[in-house]
Amino acid sequence: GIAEVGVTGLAVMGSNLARNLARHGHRVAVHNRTAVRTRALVDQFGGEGTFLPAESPGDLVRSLERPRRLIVMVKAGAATDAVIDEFAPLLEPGDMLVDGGNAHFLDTRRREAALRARGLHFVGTGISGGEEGALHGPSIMPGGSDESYQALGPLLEDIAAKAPDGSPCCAHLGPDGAGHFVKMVHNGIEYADMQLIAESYDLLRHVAGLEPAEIAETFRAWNTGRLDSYLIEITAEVLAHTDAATGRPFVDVVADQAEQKGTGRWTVQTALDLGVPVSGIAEAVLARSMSGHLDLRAAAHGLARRKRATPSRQSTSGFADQVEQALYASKIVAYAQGWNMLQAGGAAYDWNIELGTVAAIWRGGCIIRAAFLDRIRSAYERDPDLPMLLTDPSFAEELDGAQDDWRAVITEAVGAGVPVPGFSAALAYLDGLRADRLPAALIQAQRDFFGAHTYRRTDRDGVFHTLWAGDRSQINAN
Ligand code: NBP
Repeated sequence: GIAEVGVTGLAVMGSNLARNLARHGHRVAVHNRTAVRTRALVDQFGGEGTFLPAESPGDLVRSLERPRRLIVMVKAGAATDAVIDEFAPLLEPGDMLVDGGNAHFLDTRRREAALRARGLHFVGTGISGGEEGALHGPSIMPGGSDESYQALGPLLEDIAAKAPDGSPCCAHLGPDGAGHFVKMVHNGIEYADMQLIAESYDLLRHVAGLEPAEIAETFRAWNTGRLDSYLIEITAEVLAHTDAATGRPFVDVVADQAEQKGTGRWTVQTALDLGVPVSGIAEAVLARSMSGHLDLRAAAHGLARRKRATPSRQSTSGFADQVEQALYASKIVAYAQGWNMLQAGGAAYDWNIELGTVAAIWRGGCIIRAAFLDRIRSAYERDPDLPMLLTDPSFAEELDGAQDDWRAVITEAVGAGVPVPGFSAALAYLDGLRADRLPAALIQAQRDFFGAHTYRRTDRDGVFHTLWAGDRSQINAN
């Protein structure tokens, strides 16, 4: 074998990843179930580097240097299992199968264990950045064994995006499913961030009364400050775009139903299992889900109608500044929740995920890339044992500075009947965390009343139950 690496699955992601490898001077063997795709890739882009087309799985495996490095870029799910079943018998101990698809981390754990039993390395790898990222440098999140990373790391780091300081946006995150878990949380955070940006737009449009083109300018301005990020940048582009057919703002001709492919839902399902309250991500998933319920939305149309005051434009710039504060503060909370989830998942599965490293490799290539992530990286660099991001002194100070505007914006939204589930959930989370006393005391008492679920007391140790149906005396329930 003379190829350094192979790629099987040459739809858009696989083709672009293979081209990225070839453009970096690596000899890439390429294969696809349907051979026309392989030929098309080599015909169109063969000049970009050294491609070795393979007709069959056997050809592909024979063309690879040992230990073999084979990247699988097929549709996540049954196709991945089919490809594993096809290739595993052809591979030898020490060979590596890299799954770059959007697999669920529990599937990755299952596949890794099965292939480890056969002496093969199965490396579940999150890849973010869409087609452009795959071609020009994605953020790469590999799991799998330490040994596999020694062989794969240099190759993957070579084709990964580079952060502003030049370091590669790729790092080994932990064994088995760690990479796909981190990719899942990335997508969950992406959902939350997009929801918060969308709420900001809605407020500027329907409370401040600005037009999309004006809001695009506001986002452009924000993009030069602490909110500087890919998502803010593309939001400005979208809002400035005019629909060619109608001459109307593009955002007004797009059907207002946000779809989802499932990674946000996986994040929330997993968070519930881990007991991590990722309310920002959950609200974002639920808001997309609600947008798709056209039947319910039609039925609710006109319910509890608000008589909206005509938006006043005099105070618009002041309001935009307040929305920027609310957006930034909510973003800190949503990201902090995501990092809590990384921490909890890392502990539950013994992955030892380095929390600062995750921020470092999301600085480039991926959809949530932003200057902000470097701040998260530094927070964990200053204190690797930070209990949570919110307690980092610089974030805590910013939250404190933002909170008056944040509350004012939510109050304004509630008064105007503009839904801000992301902003409100973020603020409620913070208010809950920092409360001296929570009404959880009442809930625990209710639980004791109807189910004898017992309670602990604030003034002494022990577990107690009150005889609610009897004389209401308290007994020890240890
Ligand atoms: P698709 O997800 O559309 O998958 C198409 C590829 O899967 C084709 O090469 C197809 O071969 C192959 N395939 C299928 Br379907 N069933 C197969 C089977 N039973 N055996 C062998 N090959 C099979 O491609 P994509 O959009 O390029 O995405 C690839 C992976 O990357 C997915 O897991 C996706 O979730 C992930 N991903 C995508 C993005 C993105 O922005 N699109 C970003 C990050 C990750 P054929 O040509 O013979 O039908």
